[in-house]
Amino acid sequence: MQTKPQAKYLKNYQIPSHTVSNFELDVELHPTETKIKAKATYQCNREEATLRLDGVDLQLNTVRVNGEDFKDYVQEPTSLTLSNLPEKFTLEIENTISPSTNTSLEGLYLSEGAYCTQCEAEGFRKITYFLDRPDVLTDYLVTITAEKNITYLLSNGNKISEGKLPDGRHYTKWQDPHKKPSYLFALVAGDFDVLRDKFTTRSGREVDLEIFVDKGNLSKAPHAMTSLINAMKWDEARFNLEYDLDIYMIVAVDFFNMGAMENKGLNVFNSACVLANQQTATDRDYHTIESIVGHEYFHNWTGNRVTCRDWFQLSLKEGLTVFRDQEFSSDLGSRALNRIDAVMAMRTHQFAEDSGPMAHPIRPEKVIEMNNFYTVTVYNKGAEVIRMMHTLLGEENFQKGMQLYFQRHDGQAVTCDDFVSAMNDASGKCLNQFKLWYSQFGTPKIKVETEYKQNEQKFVLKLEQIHAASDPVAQPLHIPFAIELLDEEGNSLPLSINGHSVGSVLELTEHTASYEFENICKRPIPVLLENFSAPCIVEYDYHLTDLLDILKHASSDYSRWEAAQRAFILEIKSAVCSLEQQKQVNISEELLNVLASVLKEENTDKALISELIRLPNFDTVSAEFDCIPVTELVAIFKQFEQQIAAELNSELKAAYVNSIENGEVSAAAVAARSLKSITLYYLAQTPDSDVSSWLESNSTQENMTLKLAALKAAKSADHSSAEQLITEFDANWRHDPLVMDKWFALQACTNNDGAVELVKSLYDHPCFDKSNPNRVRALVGQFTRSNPAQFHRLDGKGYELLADLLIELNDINPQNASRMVTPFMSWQRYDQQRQSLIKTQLKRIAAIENLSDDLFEKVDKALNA
Ligand code: B3K
Ligand code: ZN
Repeated sequence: MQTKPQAKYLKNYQIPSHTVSNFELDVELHPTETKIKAKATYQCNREEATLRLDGVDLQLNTVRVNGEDFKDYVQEPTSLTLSNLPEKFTLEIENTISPSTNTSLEGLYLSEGAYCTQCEAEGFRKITYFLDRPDVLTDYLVTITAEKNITYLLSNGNKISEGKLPDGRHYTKWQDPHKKPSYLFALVAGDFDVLRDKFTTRSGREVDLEIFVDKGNLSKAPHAMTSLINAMKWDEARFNLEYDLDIYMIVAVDFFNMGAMENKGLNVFNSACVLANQQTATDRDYHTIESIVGHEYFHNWTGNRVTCRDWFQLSLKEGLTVFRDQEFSSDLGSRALNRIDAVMAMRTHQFAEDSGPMAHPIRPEKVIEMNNFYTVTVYNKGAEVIRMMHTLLGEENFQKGMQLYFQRHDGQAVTCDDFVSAMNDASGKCLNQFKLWYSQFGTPKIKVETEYKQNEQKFVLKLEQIHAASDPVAQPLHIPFAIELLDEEGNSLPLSINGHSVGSVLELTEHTASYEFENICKRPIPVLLENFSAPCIVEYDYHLTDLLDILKHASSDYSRWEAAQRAFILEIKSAVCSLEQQKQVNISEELLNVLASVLKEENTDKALISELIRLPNFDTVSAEFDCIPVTELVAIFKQFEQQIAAELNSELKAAYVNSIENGEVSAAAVAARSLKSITLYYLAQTPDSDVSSWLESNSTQENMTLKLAALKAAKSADHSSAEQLITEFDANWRHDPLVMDKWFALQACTNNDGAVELVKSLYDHPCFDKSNPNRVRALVGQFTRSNPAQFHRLDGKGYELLADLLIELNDINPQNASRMVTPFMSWQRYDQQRQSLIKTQLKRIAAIENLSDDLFEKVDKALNA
């Protein structure tokens, strides 16, 4: 019998038993026998003569205390406990590890011949025995030794010496002047090409910037470098924060579990989040790279200089840093489009998580495997919580709060409460009730009722906040609820209550509240939860005509998009009813007419037009149903796309033709490509000779955004050219695995009954590799997320495909397995037949031997939901 993994609880936090100083780490690199020597001074903090160090998969060689061999220890699978120790002592430990067999991509591992590390959250314990927790900060002196063909030997901080050894090997020595927790340690060793630049900080510090990429990829690194320089400038200008070392290094590796890692002075990145040129990367990739490079850079202050006391506080650094990277992208690009992106991420992924068995507050209270909590809740909802504080305080007070936070806590490991206190104290705004956002899970619903009193010229708005039924102790939250009242032309009406003018942000703090706006001479159109001012679901019985008025006239781009999405959702919901009654399914003429005029708007950002005419995605629509009508939704999406293509044919064609782009990366060119892509996608649904030639000409474009748009359009419409285009793409790009990921993702969206077999057969494609998370996500991740018709097949073959893979990944890479299990987590949202099919697969997974903690935690929660 396997023992059930134990959970850790926030409420049991205790300060570390020891303080660690003068940490010296010597690493002698070898693929299967890397030798690690760790030496440090330990000083006891509590009345204890024992020291329990974390360590996993380590071969222990020697233990010495104060220079003498030491035997008074107990070694267990995940720890080493030393007893009868003096109050202060030097501990030396030698152990051996095998990077080449480490496929978990945590600790020290080999990625295509390059050594690299990933220590967050608890990977350092796979390198050596240590107090592997974020509140043990120490100074690092690291020596790396390797064969001389491994050119670069890198670690955090400054290189203080390097040289050759008599046996032909070479070494480097690195000292990090900033104390740090073990999760920020990094080591990279390999043979790379390097892109170099410099940045002079506001106070005159000259910083060397270096981006290390696989040999031959140098021409794909400039965009990441530009993004880094922009991030450094922006953090000085907007947050008054300057870089604090003389060198900043980024290394791109091919095998990586997530996007990137903010190790002090030495970021390790998934190569997909660094490498780009116009031939290989889409405009979306460019945007992602900019935001991730920014995100990791911003962590230098929000995460590294001030870090987390314990992992339950993860949102302290992640929510805040996502907020900062969103602001960076918004200040550099379009604020409205970035907001749309962020809200889409919330509605597509976070709402689903919040309503399923993995629901947790942004500061979780109970965790089995910490890696399972790098979630959209901690990150994206966490960022929304920071954004709400920003809304309540305003930019000036928010920045005062940030300054106070750094004044109080620079160099410390702190809690989310410390952050909120700094905001509270700097602004004078009481955030006591607001803090509940950190401990309460679930997506609040806000039920809205309105009444227009013609005689009194008043408009009454009633709000009620409703919390998850599964949370019996839920309390009312402090919710900034932004509104606008529009007249029929879209003019914003002044708001006043009891003779006083009021701002647009209502602060809802009770279960219910009622507001009477005066001097409203005609029934206004309410814009509710403007700009998604809180991560909530609004329940309001909107009429299509109101939504269309907002879409036509509102001055806020975000409100227009929101209205378009709501209008589509109304139409889709009514189509589901029509289908059930076996009636014809149609988008109403009124909506189509407004979309037609949107397509003709000359002074509107083309990127915004693209979003206004885009149907909401499958997950956003699914969130509207207690039981997701998969088959009906798939049919309705297809029907709507075809109807838009047919009825807006001339407008779509005109928009396509007028979207002139010049192959540049400028905002205007990106917007034009975006509109070209979506119009071509619709047009391909009812092709004619014009469209066929456009598909053809785009598919031969050098520009990857346009090329891929053509392939997607052709494939989704089953156009006669699709198969040939796909075969050519494969033949042309086999040398570039990141480009092949786009091809795998396209194949995964095959919408016919051969899809499951096709995905399986692609496991044997020469570019596919199950131990590479990018490949797995591109093929199988895309299949489960973006091919609902085939993943949710009623013969259960789609589910079986995923379970088979998870069982294999459990041994190869538990973190990746656990990420990929997500589509099964919402099994209760489907019909009985699908529920039972998914449950069968979950039980199969639960029964395997050596089930990792990562998968156990999720599968167990899913089955016991
Ligand atoms: N802090 C890392 C994520 C680490 C994930 C560990 N499983 C990247 C980031 O959020 O910036
Ligand atoms: Zn982060």
